Amino acid sequence: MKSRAAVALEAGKPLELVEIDVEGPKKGEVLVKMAATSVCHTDAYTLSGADPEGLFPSVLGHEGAGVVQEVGEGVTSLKPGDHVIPLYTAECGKCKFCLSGKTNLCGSVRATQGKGVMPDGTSRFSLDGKMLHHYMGTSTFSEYTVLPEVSLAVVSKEAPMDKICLLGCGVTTGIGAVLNTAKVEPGATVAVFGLGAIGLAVIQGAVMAKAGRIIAIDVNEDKFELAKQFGATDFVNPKKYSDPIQQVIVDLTDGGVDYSFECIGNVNVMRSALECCHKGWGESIVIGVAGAGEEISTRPFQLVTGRVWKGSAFGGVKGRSELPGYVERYMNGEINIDDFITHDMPFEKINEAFDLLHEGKSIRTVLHY
Ligand code: NAD
Ligand code: AHE
Ligand code: ZN
Repeated sequence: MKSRAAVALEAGKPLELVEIDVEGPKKGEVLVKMAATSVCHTDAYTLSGADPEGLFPSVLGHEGAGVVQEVGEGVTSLKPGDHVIPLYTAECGKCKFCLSGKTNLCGSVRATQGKGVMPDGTSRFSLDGKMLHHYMGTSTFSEYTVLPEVSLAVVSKEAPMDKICLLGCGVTTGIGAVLNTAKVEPGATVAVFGLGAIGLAVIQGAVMAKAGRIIAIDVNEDKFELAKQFGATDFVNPKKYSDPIQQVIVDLTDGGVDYSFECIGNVNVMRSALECCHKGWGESIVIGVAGAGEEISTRPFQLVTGRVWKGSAFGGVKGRSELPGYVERYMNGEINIDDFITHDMPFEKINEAFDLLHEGKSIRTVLHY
């Protein structure tokens, strides 16, 4: 079938709005008609060419919601008409990872996902007869997309898809990093580096966890207003200080924070986020994604003296079993999604959504198909 799509033909170039060919679902696969998608910084990162797993030409996009159109042979857990959120972190429930009880990472489709193909090693997308790669197992920048069954969470039909699409990455990642990865406790002091959708969702999670003090840090002070609305208590622009930002935070907090979150993808800030943690117990969670070849460093003494460095993927959330609950919590007012959506546009304006993100003018732009 034909499908409207925004194709990443090469790194560093705007997406091309074209009509691509989409093959129907094969064994264990599902065809989904996307209703809405948004743009996460990770899409921009991959399009920039900085992603070691980035492949071109490809159909990017991983934050979306849609409706199942057709299921392939052997698919039993979904049916046409089901409302779904694509998952870049699958959940098969059977692999070593899923059975470990220790992680939300799933091994079932991750290897082929990283190679831009379906689990059978082939692509369902082409343009003028030339194969296009899938992306993160989701490719939400095509109106019709094909995913493995294990990469879809079935959610309530009552929920507005142009809102819950944000649960496909940004909102879930930030909240989950606080509640699942860090397990922030009531009264804790938290520092959040980077106030895009991920950082704001961390602030929302910290409020849910009843953190005592939430320090919001960004070089773009325009982000402070929304951070305050989400519940941040202190606001710091590192550019305004001559001391390293970790020293500024340590001085502000009588020795350092209990938890810090890096929500930028900057390895220097990752170091600062670790080193602003309190001696003996402070934990720093890396959420930001750094470019190919980048590495983190610190003095091992920082760890010897009790600081902990951790990472978080999709907030430690198991998508198929837990995302329906996140949707319910949005529907009953426990999770705020609406305030992340600073812009709404037709899908065809997707390159404007990338521009707004790069310019620091948007949190999330929702694109409607
Ligand atoms: P965003 O671009 O909307 O937000 C980043 C924020 O960081 C901006 O407000 C920017 O002004 C701020 N910033 C940039 N440099 C800074 C600095 N030196 N000091 C302080 N603030 C600075 O991005 P986003 O969509 O919120 O994504 C944030 C990061 O999280 C990206 O790296 C993205 O790839 C990553 N991410 C990771 C996961 C995961 O599961 N681990 C999920 C989603 C996104
Ligand atoms: N491909 C990159 C890493 C990208 C990455 O870290 N992705 C995050 C999700 S970002 C969503 O916006 C993640 O969860 N990773 C876990 C996984 O299995 O991909 C690289 O460096 O190779
Ligand atoms: Zn994302």
